[in-house]
Amino acid sequence: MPVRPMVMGILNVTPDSFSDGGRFVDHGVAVAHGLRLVAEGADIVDVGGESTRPGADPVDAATERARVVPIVRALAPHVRVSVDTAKASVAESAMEAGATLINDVSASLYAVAANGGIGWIAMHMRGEPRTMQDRPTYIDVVGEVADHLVACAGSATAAGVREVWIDPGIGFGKTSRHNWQLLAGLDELCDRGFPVAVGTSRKRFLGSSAAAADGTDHEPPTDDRLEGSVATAVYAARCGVAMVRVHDVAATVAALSVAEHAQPLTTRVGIKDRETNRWQ
Ligand code: PMM
Repeated sequence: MPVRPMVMGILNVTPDSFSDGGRFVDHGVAVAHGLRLVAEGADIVDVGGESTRPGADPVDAATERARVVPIVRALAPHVRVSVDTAKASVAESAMEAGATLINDVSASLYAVAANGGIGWIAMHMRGEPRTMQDRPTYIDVVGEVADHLVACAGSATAAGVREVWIDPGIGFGKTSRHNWQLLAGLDELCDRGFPVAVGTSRKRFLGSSAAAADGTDHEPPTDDRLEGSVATAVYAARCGVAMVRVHDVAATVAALSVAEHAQPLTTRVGIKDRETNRWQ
């Protein structure tokens, strides 16, 4: 029986994230939401204190740390906690508060993970959030993203990080077309020797695709993209990814659990074994 991918629940304690910005600024509300994600089946809760939505302005380390650390400390006794940051000092403080995974959208903080003996996710981003959607171009988006991530992951492994993940960074310096190409190329990424994480949840390209699909030209708002989010999570699981990062944990866990029992949907016969990354 195949194992479903791990589900990482998203907890953004920011005033301005694209989907849940401003909802979890209050400490008690944020912790309660984190515990709810755990009750719904999240294997990891990912705590972020700086918005990475396109066009977002950066925040200083002290502000980010003050947002993130108390939440990490409160949740760490109950669930594995990752910290979503691009700053070494924030990652270090979160680690001291109990985080055991750095979700690194800058793919550069592996030394912190190595020093602390914790895990590290290298996510691919072109540029920085403020400017990343200014005409991103690639010749071969799948190959370029995969090569970059594998190089980062190799450096982390050489530095002594034992748990290294790669993530194509859906929406980070990519057009809608690039995002779909990356999803279509997930198999290829899963064949590159590192466990793959992916985050499509509620992202804009799902809204524009829904508008195109139903012909209404109406883009569903961020909190109304459940179907696309779940569909792409199940699809990613079928491609062999080992972790999906989602807002809607209960629906995703339920869908993945059903899909786990289904026959393969593609022409391949069998299931991808997560240990060997091979089709059986
Ligand atoms: N997406 C966002 C933030 N952090 N981390 C990883 N590893 N992968 C992602 O796709 C990713 C991320 C942006 O989404 P959010 O604002 O809803 O957190």
